[in-house]
Amino acid sequence: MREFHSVEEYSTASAIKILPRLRRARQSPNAHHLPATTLPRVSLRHELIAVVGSANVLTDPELVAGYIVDWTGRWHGTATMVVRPETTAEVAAVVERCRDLSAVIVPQGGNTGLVGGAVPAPTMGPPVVVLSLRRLNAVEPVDLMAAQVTVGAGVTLAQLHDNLSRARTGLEFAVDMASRGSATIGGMIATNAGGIHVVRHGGMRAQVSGLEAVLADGSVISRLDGLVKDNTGYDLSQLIVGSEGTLGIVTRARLKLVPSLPARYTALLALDDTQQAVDLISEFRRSTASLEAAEIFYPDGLALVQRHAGLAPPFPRSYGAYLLVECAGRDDAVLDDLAGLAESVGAEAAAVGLDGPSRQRLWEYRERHTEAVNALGVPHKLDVTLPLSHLAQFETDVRAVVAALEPSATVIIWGHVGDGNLHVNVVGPDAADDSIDDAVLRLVAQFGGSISAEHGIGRAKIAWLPLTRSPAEVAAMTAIKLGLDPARMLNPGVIISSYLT
Ligand code: 2HG
Ligand code: ZN
Repeated sequence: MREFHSVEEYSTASAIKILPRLRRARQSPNAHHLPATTLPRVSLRHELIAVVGSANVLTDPELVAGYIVDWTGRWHGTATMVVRPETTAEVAAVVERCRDLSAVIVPQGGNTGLVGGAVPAPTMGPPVVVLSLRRLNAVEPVDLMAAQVTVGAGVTLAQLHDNLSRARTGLEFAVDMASRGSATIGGMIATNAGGIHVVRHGGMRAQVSGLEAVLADGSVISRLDGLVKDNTGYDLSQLIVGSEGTLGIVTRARLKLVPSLPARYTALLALDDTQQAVDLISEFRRSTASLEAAEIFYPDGLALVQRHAGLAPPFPRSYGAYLLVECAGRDDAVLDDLAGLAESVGAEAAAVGLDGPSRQRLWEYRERHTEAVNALGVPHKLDVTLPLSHLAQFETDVRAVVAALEPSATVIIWGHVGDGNLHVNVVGPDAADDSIDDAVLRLVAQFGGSISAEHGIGRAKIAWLPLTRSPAEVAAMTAIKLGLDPARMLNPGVIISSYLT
C-alpha cells in the first residue's frame, strides 16, 4: 500500500472568508388549528414547575433562544417555555399538564435536525412547550448476553460510542455520523437517522430492539425487554421510529450492538464522475463483506471545505468526483479489499488512511461539508434518495434544474453513494422561497426516488409528501396520527399537514 500517497503531502489552503449568515424568518405553510387557550400562561408555568422544578422551566427569552431555532437558521419559531424533565415519569406528567391546559409540545433532542422538525413554527395559537429530552442521559450497563444496551433519549451518539469503548465489551453501536457530538439517540430514533454505516448495518430503525415512549394521553409504553422475537400484534416501537415526535415522545431505547472490528482502513479515490463511483461501489459490494461506508463528494464541495477548514488538497489536481470508502473487519484481509479497489483507479488517484489520524484526515473532507455550506449562508437542504441506476443522471440534471431557476445559486452536493442518498444543498435563494425545493423534489419523484432519505419530513417537506407517498398512504398516516393524538398536541405541523385533518 505504500505507493499510495498520504493526505499530508500537500500544502494547506487558506481559510474561507465566511459570508454573513442570513437569518430570516420563514413562514410556516401549516398554521395550527387548535383554538388558542384563554388560560393564563402563568398557570401552565406553575404546573410544570411543580413537575420539574423552577430551574428546568425556562421562559427567559435569552435562555429559550437556542431551543427555537435550528442549526441552519432556516427554521425558527416561538415557544412559551422550555421544559427539561429528567425521567420518564416527569415527561408523562408534563404531557398530562400540557394536555389539561391545551398546550402543544415540540419534543427536542440535540436540535441537530435539518428539516425543522424539532423547533416550533413561527405562529401557533396555543401555548407552545419545547420539551427537551437532554437530561434523560443515562447509559445502562451493556447486556452482554443479548448484545444490547438501554439508554436514555438524551444520550448523545458520541457519549454512547465513548461509553461502549470504555466498557471494553467488544461491542459497538453501528450508527455513526458527523453530528455525533450533539445528536441524541432519542432524536435519531424520532427521525430514523441514517449516517455513514447504513450500507453495512442499516439506519436507526435496524438498531432499535424496542423503546419506551410517552403517548399524547400521558400513558407510557415500554418495550425494553430485548426479546429477539415478539409477534404480539403491532410493533409500536417501530411505529414510533421515524415519526418525528408526532406519535409519542421517546424517553428510553434498547439498542442492538455489533461486534467491534479492529481492522479499519479508509481510502479516498479520485474519479471522473458519479457513474464511476456507482459502478465501483456496486461491484465492490458484490465481492466483499467488509464495506462499511461509501461516500461521495465533488470538486466544488472539496474546494469549499478546504478553504473553510484550512485543509490541504488530497490530490495534486482536481477530479470530477471523490469516493471515500471505509472497510472494516477482524484482520488485515480488509486491507487487501481496499487495496484492490484503490489499484483499480491507479496509485495517483488514491489516498489511503492506514491509522486513526490519517483516516480522520480523509474523513474531514467529507464530514465538514455541512458546516462549510452553512458558513456560506442559510442553505436549502434537500436530502434525497434515488435508485442507484438513476443517481448519476439525477446528479447532472439537478445542477441544470437549479441553474435554470437561479443562475447565481451555489449548489453543493455530497452524500452516501452506497445508499443512493445525495444531500443537495443550495445557497443563495431566499430562505422563504420554495421554488428550488419544489423543482428539485419534483425531479426526484420523476426519477422514482424519495424526497427524504434520512433527515425526515419535518416542517420543510410537508407540502411535497404526496409526491412520493400515495393518497392512501397519507390517509393511513393521518388516521394513525389522529388515533394516537386526536388533539394534535405532539409536534403539530410536522409530517402530517393540518389541512388534511
Ligand atoms: C451528512 O451526511 C448529513 O453530512 C448532513 O446527513 C447533510 O448537511 C447536510 O445536508
Ligand atoms: Zn447524511
